[in-house]
Amino acid sequence: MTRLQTNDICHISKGLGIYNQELLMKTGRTLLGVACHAYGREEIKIRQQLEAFSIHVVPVTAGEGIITEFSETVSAILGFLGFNSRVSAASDTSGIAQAFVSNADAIMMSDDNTFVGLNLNNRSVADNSEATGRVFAAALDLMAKGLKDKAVLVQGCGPVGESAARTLLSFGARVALYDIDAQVALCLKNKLAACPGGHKTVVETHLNSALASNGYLVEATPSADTIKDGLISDHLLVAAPGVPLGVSEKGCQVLGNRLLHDKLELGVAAMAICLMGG
Ligand code: 2YC
Repeated sequence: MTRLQTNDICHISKGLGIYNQELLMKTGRTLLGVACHAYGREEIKIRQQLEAFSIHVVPVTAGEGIITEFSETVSAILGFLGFNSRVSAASDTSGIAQAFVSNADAIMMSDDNTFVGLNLNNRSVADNSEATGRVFAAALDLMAKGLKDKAVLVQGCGPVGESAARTLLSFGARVALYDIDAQVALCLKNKLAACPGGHKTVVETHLNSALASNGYLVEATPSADTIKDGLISDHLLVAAPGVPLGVSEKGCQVLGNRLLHDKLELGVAAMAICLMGG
């Protein structure tokens, strides 16, 4: 899992309005709408509930410590969506205790390995990797105007890729898996066999031919330049939760509105909708 840096995220808060419009153009839905689509929730009902839902973002000093702007950015994304969010005044244990004492509905916090949302009423847990894979697959479904029976390649079979693959299957897509370690892809194929439609999942061993035979791609690797410019066809749609982005500058220009990528927004929005349960 790639550790974000301040310069990855310091522009997000003031760019939320523009990003929301970009999402609307690419998917037909807003940041809230895409997150609702990922969890099959009615946006109107969510809008009525979220103002009363208080979320405390608690900075965590463990391990490599605080990422400047991380908690503030998470809270800004939640506030933009309409949640009653704040960064707790204290970090770590004190911040968690403050959330309980002030009767917050949820906490969001991250150490070096795990970024979670915790619902303090029903004890549900929203994991960032699971939510991110799910919401980017849902965004691709919207971009493609439905992925049923369409061939989708998942590049990177870690926790984000696995969640994306499960979500793609739930949309009726035909899923192909690729990982730089073929054993990892094979292991995920075996896990997915238990899902509806999972038995048709295939493992691709050559990325070039895989990209040629799948018109849709979820790029979920922690590496840059994983999609060579020459492999970008004129109809390929790419949802890229992987950080850093696997597409080059030139590739981004070629793809234009056919590429969806962000470093926190969709994952945080999805975690919040997941926490609201129901
Ligand atoms: O500021 C803080 O509270 C830090 N403890 C936050 C550390 C976040 C580490 N994780 C990441 O940079 C990202 C996650 C947002 C998702 C994957 N990597």
